[in-house]
Amino acid sequence: MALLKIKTTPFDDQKMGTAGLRKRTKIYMQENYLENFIQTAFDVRNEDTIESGNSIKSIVLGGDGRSFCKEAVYKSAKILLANGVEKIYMPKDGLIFTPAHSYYTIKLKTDGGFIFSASHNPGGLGGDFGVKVNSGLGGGVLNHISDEISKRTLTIKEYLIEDISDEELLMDSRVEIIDPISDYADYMEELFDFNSIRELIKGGFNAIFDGMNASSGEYLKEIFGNRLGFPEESFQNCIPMEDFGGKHPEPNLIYAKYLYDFQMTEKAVDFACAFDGDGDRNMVLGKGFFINSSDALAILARHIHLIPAYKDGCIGVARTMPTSSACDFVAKELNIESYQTPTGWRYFERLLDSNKINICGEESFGTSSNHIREKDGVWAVLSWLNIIAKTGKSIEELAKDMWNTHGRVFYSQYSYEEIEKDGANKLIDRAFNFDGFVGMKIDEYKVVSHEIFNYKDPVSGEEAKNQGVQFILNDKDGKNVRVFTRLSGTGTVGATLRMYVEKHETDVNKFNIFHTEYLNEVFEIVDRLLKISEFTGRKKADVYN
Ligand code: VG1
Ligand code: CO
Repeated sequence: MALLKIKTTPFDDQKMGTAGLRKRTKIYMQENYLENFIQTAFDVRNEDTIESGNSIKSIVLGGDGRSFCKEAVYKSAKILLANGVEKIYMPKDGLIFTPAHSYYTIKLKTDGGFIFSASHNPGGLGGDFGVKVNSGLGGGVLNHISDEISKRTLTIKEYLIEDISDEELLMDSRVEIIDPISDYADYMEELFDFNSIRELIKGGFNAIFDGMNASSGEYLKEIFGNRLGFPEESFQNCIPMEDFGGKHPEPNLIYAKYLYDFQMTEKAVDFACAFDGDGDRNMVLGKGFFINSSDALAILARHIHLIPAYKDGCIGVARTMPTSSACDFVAKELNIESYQTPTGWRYFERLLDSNKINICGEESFGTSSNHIREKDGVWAVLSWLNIIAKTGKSIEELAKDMWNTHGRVFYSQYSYEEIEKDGANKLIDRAFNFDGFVGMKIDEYKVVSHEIFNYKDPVSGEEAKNQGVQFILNDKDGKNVRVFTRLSGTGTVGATLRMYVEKHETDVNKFNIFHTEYLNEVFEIVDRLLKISEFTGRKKADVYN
């Protein structure tokens, strides 16, 4: 078998973001672009593993099925084998969703792997491609590793690859073909009470599972259809496509608006849900009812003891700083700790490993638990169904129970996508560094605090500085409005400004107001506070959730 050493030159744009390296698909398809990145990431991770007395021996590979995914899986497998990896676990078609990747890493005790996905970014040849680099713990690598990878991509000179055909690769004794759908479905059956959900269905409960034409479709049909018994008409957009059928597979009020709109009609089902490109995010909707993922996280933490695998309940919860404080109220109620981390799932990993928490989530429709080290859309939906089956309550009733107990945290995340980098940088620079915010008055709102979010991992001690900036404003009734802002680390063109605002309301008569209507005045105040229109040239955000 020929082992080739290929000379290459570095690319200067391989800096990793929130979840791996994301670029336009066509950029990734350039000669040596993927190869450089895989070789560098392997080198850095291998050296780190050697330092701890080992070396990388086994790897899980797969991705969300978007254009270039299968090619990237096969090519990377050949590079990794050439570098001495002894075992590669991969599906034949290269298709695996992110939660299953994490599951295999943990279950098979592998040394981690690569996930070929740009997650919620559109796919196809005109869309985006991405590579997430995961460690043997089952989630994204820590900052010092991704920083080192980014740095070393600037000096790479050659990579190794085995000169074998795809057919030879599949026959190679070092390659083991896996069947993620059935293995993952088995795992879900271990965690949840499937029988109680079957009973729910028998009682006439109906649902829609929307795969957004991405990687989760076949898992949805197997788990919710074949194993649980939801009828065929419950599944839509469940055939994985390379370009997601033109969809932007980001389940939220904009890109899955058609599902929201449907749930507001007479035909609405009891429960509707949609998933992102790599199946780790989920949006759930009740009949005529939307719930944001901050509230979803809080409700799951509140009722998780009803699920067999979590019968001792929530031991601790974590949310990212941009996520609303709804789960903090639940943590107080349960007498447990609520942690706040920077954006990116990897910050939850050490908290999960050390049993400080077992439930965590982000505002971007991602929730999960200690069963793996990634967010998990299918897990979240099974949790909802299990809780609905046990309590006999709808999503809306569960949400209202919580609001009636703790008040409602009105929350919105909105984004200005693909804006000019220059304006975005100026805005962020001012938001971080201008020292005249505190005391500033905008109409009847007054800024009472302005703080940069620096994080120190309570377990590893690793620090992450400048993860965003937070403002607290006092309104005319003396109520606090929390504003958080940062730049996205997953976009591929220009800059994307993320805004997060919340306000705690205890007046039950206001609970039914639609959140963006309730916060409308706040949006305007925040625009003036941060001079958003001025710096970005935009009057309105592209995405409101
Ligand atoms: C976004 C979300 C963040 C999420 C990340 C990866 O990051 O805001 O919550 O962890 O995407 O999700 P950013 O830096 O663009 O705000 V996934 O499902 O795209 O891997
Ligand atoms: Co995702």
